[in-house]
Amino acid sequence: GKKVLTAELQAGEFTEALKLAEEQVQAGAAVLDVNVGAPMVKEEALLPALVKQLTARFLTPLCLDSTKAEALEEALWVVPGSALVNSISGEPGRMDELGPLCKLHGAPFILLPLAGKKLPVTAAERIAAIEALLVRAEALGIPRRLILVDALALTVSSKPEAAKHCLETIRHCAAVWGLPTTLGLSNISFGLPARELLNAPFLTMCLGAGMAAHISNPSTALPREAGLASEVLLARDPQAGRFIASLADWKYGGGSGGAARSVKERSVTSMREAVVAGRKEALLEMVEQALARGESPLGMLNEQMIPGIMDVGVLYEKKEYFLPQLLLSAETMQAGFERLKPLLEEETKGRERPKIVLATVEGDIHDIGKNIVGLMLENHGFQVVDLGKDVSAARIVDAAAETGAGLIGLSALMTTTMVRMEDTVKLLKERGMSQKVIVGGAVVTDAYARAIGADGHACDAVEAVRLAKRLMDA
Ligand code: B12
Repeated sequence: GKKVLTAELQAGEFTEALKLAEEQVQAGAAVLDVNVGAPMVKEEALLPALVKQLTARFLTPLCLDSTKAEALEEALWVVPGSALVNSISGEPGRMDELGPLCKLHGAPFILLPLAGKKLPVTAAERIAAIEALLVRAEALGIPRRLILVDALALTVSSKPEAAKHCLETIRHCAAVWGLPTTLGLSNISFGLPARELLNAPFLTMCLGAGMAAHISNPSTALPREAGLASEVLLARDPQAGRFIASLADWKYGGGSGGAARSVKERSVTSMREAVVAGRKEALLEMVEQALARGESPLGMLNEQMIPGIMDVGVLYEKKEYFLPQLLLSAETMQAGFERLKPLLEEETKGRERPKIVLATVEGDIHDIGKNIVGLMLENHGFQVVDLGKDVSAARIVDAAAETGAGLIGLSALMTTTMVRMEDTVKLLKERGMSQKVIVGGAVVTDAYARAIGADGHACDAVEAVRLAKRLMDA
């Protein structure tokens, strides 16, 4: 559409430009670069006119891209807030003309390290050019926080060391001046086939070296995916939220529609939904409101929070949820449970209470279910010695011997760890101990309990209490 765009701009029309902007916003562009440079175009009139149209339609920040100082000045006056200016180079007079303007508008700008009109090739030449421009900017009283350095990507097809010079420049800017950097990504592969195969790893390398932003077409899949993946690896994407939201339905070679919604966007209207969405604050707020209305804490746990965490399990199985979301939901559930715990605990002090040693088996860190079972047992008169999660058979058996508990409760949530339950039963036998063993956890069945020689199995906490009572009375 470049011909159409040029023709339209020459006629002072923006249909094509707005269409392009829409596409880029949809593809996830964080900033829109606006450039109306074309032959026979009055940029100083056209740039502000297009800026007005764009800011009326999109919330995406703008980058004003022009070689004409007057066009940038006119456009800066019509941008609400401040736009990024692309760029201030080492061309004679450019910093003196544009620097104060950016300062006046609080507009950050891309510093293009040209030495005069010359493009520096090596990192050393670039660093010298940047330094000279920084000195000039300082003299003009321009704050450093407005400066974003262009590390200048040239093509490796004519300059084999081009990528290395960029990386060195990026590292230097970050380490010595604490300055953020950017570059025009696709320049690196100009003149070569399969350009995305070069652009994507180059982006990863630059981000690894400390680059803050880059200029590229967000519709090209490979670099976009590499960028999203790199941000996760560099811990710049909390809970891999952007990665999962854009790439949950990714297929090898097939890209992604980017349709999945981020967890944070879900609106929640019940405690169950709050657990599913991992919204701890929302959950705790709803719990307080429900308590104020006099609702039963046990009801909240059994009818809202447990179904919520089970929904999460289903979403995880369907590959709509991934580990970071699972963790967030588990933490949310845990916070709700901790809040209700004191209210669920009944006064049982002073009575002679049967002891039970409770643990999640070795290799398994799932403890939500075990904690609920423990609490319910306490409420029904048991003294619970909770050994926590990931506990070895030896520790469990030792604790039973030391405390004189008559009952052991084992929890396991994975097919790989449920086999550890049998270790405990065997060890008890080996040591000639007579403690009864009850088992539970989503994967455990009655048949499995019988097969390993356990004394009973329960599917939930209420049943667990009934089972424990029966065994202790017997
Ligand atoms: C929350 C969760 C997590 C949380 C756990 C947080 C925590 N503090 O517990 C986190 C995010 C840490 C997690 C991690 C992992 N998880 Co996970 N997780 C779950 C999830 C979604 C819910 C479990 C839960 O809390 N349920 C709610 C409670 C109330 O139910 P419950 O535990 O079954 O307990 C009840 C009963 O079983 C019974 N009960 C429980 N214990 C006992 C004990 C006794 C003695 C008795 C009588 C009764 C009893 O009473 C309880 C109360 O009603 C399940 C999905 C599922 N369908 O279960 C997956 C699931 C268990 N996880 C799974 C996996 C694979 C993992 C990871 C390996 C993922 C990974 N790739 O790293 C890691 C495991 C790390 C490890 N080494 O353990 C798989 C296991 C697959 C399998 N069949 O082996 C599941 C089934 C998800 C799936 N479909 O793939 N997970």
